[in-house]
Amino acid sequence: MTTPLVGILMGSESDLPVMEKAAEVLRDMGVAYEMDISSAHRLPEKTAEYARGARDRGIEVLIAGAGMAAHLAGVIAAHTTLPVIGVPLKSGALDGVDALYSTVQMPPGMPVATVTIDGAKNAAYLACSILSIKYPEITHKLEQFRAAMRKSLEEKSEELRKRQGR
Ligand code: RP5
Repeated sequence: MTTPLVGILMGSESDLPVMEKAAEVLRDMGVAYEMDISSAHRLPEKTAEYARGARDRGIEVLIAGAGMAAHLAGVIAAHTTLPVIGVPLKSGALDGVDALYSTVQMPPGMPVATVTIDGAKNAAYLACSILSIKYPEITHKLEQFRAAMRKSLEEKSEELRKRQGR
């Protein structure tokens, strides 16, 4: 896949270390993505234009990460009917609780699927689940990932039980 299916936006360059984790998951899953900085407050026009044009450019799911008074995901949702996943980011005096509330409390009819604070990885897995409805290769990758996770946990469980002589 080369045309980006997922658009990852973040409010500031300071969000990149966390949001890069979403990109990493998408790379592992073989899902093409694009990533940019666009703030609901500092770059409102750019944010609106990006969201309005996303569907026509082939984007199918949007991920938006922002901290503090986090309005990025909600503003994106206001300008597109594509699914929007919000990642509240830990930052400032309230440690991300402010961003969680800002992102999750959308009015009826304007949903943002909100993951946990700094939950960039889960945002990417959820994007993959949404895309898997249409792309069997992404379903296959998700199944492989879940199987590997199960195997690793079973091995750790066995090791722990062995150490106890069980
Ligand atoms: C938000 O404010 C950004 O998403 C970031 O999480 C936070 C702080 O931004 P910077 O001051 O580091 O640019 O808009």
